Amino acid sequence: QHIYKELQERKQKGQKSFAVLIDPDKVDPPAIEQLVKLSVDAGVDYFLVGGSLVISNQLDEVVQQIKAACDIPVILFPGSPSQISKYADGLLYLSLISGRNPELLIGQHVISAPFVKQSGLEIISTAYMVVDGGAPTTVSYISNAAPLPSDKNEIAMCTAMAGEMLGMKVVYMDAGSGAKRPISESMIQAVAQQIEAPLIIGGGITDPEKAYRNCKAGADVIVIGNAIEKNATLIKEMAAAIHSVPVKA
Ligand code: 1GP
Repeated sequence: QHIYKELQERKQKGQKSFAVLIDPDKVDPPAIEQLVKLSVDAGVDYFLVGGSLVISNQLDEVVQQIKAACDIPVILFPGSPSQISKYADGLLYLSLISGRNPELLIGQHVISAPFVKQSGLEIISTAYMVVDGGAPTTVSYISNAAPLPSDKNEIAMCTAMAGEMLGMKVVYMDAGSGAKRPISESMIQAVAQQIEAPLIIGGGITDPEKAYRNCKAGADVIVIGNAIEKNATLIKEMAAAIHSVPVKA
């Protein structure tokens, strides 16, 4: 039960974090072994495990394999309440506050509450905001909720503020996996200036310079999935860029 505390401490120090997103549908044991090795060598801070669609039934196995191989915390990033594994360390407990689909705001939470509580995982209440990534992404389609317009910084800012005031512990702005257009630095900055909560940014980030600029704009955690699926050796460059952001004096 220490992930949130660490996120807060890192934010206070201005230390940026790198989270590698693993979609359990897209990996096999040798691929996980390679990802873990590259991540340990590069100093990756977190693994997020999940996806909008988890078709295979291997979540437990994937999480167990990662946990057996390293000490990097594993945080679930579930696309649905069934994507829970007690072998992980924590769970981003997402409420899709950019959308107006009551099921993803509260409905599914009610149904899965006893199961989630019983898991014993660290539950990290997350203000989840899907931002338009230029073309429909899986998350924007599956969620059946309009994403936040990518050029409406004020809406993003007000949404994040509302989430924080409702008691959500972290804010996650996501352009969706494989987004054509990642979230703009100006939107990240507008949101970061208004909230105290750690700010997680992901979706469509493919180059280390963009990751670096996002951190400078106020992101605390950068999540990368797709680009690493295509080229796992990018982990090293991404980690170096994110960790090169100067910490506060
Ligand atoms: C998706 O934010 C994550 O939910 C990561 O996106 O796969 O495009 O890196 P990518």
